[in-house]
Amino acid sequence: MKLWQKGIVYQIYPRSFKDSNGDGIGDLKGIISKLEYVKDLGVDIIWLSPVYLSPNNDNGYDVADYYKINPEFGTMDDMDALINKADALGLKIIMDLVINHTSTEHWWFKEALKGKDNPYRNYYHWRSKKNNWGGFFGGTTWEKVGDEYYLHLFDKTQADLNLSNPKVIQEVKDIMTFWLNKGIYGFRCDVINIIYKNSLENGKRRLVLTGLEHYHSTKRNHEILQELHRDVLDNYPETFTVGETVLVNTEQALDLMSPDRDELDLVISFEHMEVDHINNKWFKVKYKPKKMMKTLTKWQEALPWNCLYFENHDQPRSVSRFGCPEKYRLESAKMLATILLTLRGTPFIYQGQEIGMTNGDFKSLDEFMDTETHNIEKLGRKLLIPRAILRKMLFRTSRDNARTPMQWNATTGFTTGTAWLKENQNKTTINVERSLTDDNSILNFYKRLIAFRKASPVLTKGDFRVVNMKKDVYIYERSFNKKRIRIIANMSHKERKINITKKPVISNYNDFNGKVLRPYEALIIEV
Ligand code: ISL
Ligand code: CA
Repeated sequence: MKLWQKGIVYQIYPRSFKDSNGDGIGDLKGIISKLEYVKDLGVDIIWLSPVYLSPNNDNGYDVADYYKINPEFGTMDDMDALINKADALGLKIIMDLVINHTSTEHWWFKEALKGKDNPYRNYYHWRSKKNNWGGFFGGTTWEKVGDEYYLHLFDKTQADLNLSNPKVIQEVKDIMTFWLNKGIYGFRCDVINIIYKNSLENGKRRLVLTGLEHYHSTKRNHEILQELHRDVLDNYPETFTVGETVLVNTEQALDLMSPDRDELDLVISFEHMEVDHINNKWFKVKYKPKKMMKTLTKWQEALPWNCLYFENHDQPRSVSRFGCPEKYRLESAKMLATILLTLRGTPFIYQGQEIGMTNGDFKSLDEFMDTETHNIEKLGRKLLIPRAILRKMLFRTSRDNARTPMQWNATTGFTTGTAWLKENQNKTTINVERSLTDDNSILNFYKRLIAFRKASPVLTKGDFRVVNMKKDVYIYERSFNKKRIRIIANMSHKERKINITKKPVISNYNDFNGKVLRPYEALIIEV
């Protein structure tokens, strides 16, 4: 087994993790000061969201220089210190590799603006006319400068790179080499299955993302990944690449991670994050655990290895989404943790998830900082969506729900100044300091689960088999070398009858009741 298969990944969103100098923005020194905490969780690999120089229109996913550190976060010396300390603690670091686009502040783009003959012009996609493509953040994908438009699938300050230009591919190789030589373990590759555009023709009209068929999972996209592997990654003894692959289905995922193709080690799929998506009944959303179970099962059965996650910096908090933060926060967060850490694959934990952080308590749309949230707001107004409905939808879905500052203690744990994004008021009760001393906390439950998983060949290596998915109760088994572990998770607040005689090795209730599964009760049983 590879390290990235045995290990647990913890995602740090630097802006919101820990501020060391009181300016309200998380930074590298802050991360360094909390590395022992991360290590103590039982984590092996840190995924660091972008720390590169950036104007922060998309919090670092708009890179202005791949070789420089965002001064708000610190210096290259701080970055070296972080890599060194992580190494001393036995923690690996993977960095975000954002190569679909750069910030329009990147000097390549500034050069490109100088004229059509500039050698950097062809680093981007230019056309004299717009096409009908729709962007990921809503609206058009073309912005005019002079008499030409450039392509941007995301915000207009994120210009898409032209990966049919071999010079751009060479730049990517150089960037990867630079960071691997610094001692990082690999990359989380941003939107990596849409980087190559076959053509810039009009697309078939779709509700969202018109034009997708011209750039999603193209053949050349696969070849580029193989080339990066052959020319860069293969020069290092052990690396790990996990691709964020939007709108990926199981066949495409299998292609991307097939061992004989050497493209990516692991893919981040989205289908289970869509189970509570808006339906056509006017933004009515109902989360049905059944859909979640079915989707998780489908991916468990289809892929040899999954990227297991319920949260990241783009998704609202899982306990607010799939649990019950008001009445059963502890139980439901622990139930989700149980599933996350017992399925087959590599578990990814997003900062704050381990203490059961909830969605932000935003009161007004002005409190949001996220560019996607604001773009959707504008689009919603244009489409004349009633204001109350739009507000409700954005409060529930905004990416800022996951980006509120990490709740280290009841007061100034994240910053001594004013945080860049509104801190959640419930930090007075939901915080790391309190969780550490409370044996019954979500944090201590995560630690127990992680330790248990790591010591269990059945959970790390074993096969997956679904047993039952009736009435919001997910029952599955993992097995290895004739040993079996059964997981029983009640994914709803309703009590369910059951008949179990064997006591669980881990459960989220302190007493054992073999006759009823209580709200969100989860059991791990060695059978
Ligand atoms: O966040 C989303 C839904 O709310 C997605 O549409 C998201 O934009 C998509 O998953 C791509 O995400 C990645 O690339 C974006 C960046 O804004 C995200 O933070 C990043 O994870 C552009 O770089
Ligand atoms: Ca700071």
